[in-house]
Amino acid sequence: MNPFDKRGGLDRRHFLQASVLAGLGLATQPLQALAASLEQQPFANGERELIAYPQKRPLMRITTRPPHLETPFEVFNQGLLTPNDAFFVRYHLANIPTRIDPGTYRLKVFGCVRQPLDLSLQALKALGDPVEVVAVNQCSGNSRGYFEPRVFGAQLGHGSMGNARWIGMPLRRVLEQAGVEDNAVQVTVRGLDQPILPATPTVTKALDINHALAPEPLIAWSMNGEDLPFLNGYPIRLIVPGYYGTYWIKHLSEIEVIDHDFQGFFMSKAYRVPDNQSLSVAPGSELTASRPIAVLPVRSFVTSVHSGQRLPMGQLQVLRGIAFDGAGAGIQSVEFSDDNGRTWHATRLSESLGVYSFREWLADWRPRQRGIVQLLVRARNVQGQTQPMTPTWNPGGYARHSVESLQLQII
Ligand SMILES: Nc1nc2c(c(=O)[nH]1)N[C@H]1C(S)=C(S)[C@@H](COP(=O)(O)O)O[C@H]1N2
Ligand SMILES: [Mo]
Repeated sequence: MNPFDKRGGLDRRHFLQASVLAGLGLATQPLQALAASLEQQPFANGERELIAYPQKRPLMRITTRPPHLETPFEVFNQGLLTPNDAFFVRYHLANIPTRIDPGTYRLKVFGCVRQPLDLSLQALKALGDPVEVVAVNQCSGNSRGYFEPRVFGAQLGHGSMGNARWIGMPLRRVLEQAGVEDNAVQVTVRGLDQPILPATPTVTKALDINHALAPEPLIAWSMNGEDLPFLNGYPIRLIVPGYYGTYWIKHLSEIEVIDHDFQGFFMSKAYRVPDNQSLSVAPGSELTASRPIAVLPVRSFVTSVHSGQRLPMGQLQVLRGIAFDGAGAGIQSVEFSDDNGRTWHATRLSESLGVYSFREWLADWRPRQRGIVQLLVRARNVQGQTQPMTPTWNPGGYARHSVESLQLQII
């Protein structure tokens, strides 16, 4: 079954079969095969059905309309680049495009510019030399399900992140082509998806003009050597290395240069974090001073073993995992602890794929006593930033980055 037409759009009939019908529990014969099984997240109400959408292997369904899918965690142990068909999917608005013709696609650039642009994909690609970067796309709400006390919003595990090799045109090259005027303050971006109700705000995000003119943000058309999967923003999306996924606008269609700070919902109301270094407030308290979420703090995970796993005493294990951050200088070191943080042991870092990429770490470990062992992992970046031991918390359920622990049973 090929659910895609030759021009890269989703075939609506197959799209409906794979998503909406499955979501309503009206599975027909082929769909029973798609809804492969269930995954259990280690927090309340954590059962997730695995559902295959077009171009995607079975992923954990958070919502159906719009599609919101998480990557099963074991994928992060299978390689440093997250395969396109396993990459998570997040949308806010249910009216998403289901068919896109790359031949007539246009990217509009307007506002405080000398020359507004109406670029075809071909014209975009011809503006200059494409740039390649490996970068982590992490949702602000990744790991929200672990928040205690619980908070509103999708109860996500650790699977709303992914690492890919992106190729695209620097946003600044496009802005230079348009000629940014002196009064420019911010650049807003939005894509083709639309709200169902007119009163619902569109997903519009803003970057400060200096950031928009920095080398990092790219208008990407290639992900791990292929066209972007439809649900990850085909045919072009913004990628903002080091920044949370909320800025990585999919199906990018409009870039507006503005002479003021943008006040739209997704900047001034949603996606705001405590205005402090830890992005955290006392659990259960309210946000007072806040700012838009931005750079990824340091995070690290063990990927080679999972909570609840049994391991034999005395047998050598090669522990493996990932670490990353968005500060732009890279990961310096990763340590693990098998005694709840009293002592820490160094790990070996594998070759770097770039400062915005997942970094692999490896360590030899021999469990020395029977019973329950808490395995902790902690990373430090080149700027000396590390991960707090106590869980970070804020009312939006954003930016969890404290040390994660795994419970193993040594037998
Ligand atoms: N057009 C559009 N782009 C969007 C969004 C959206 O709702 N619409 N959501 C953003 C959010 S919150 C995240 S986390 C990332 C997720 O990227 P992915 O779906 O490719 O994994 O897309 C971002 N880009
Ligand atoms: Mo997100």
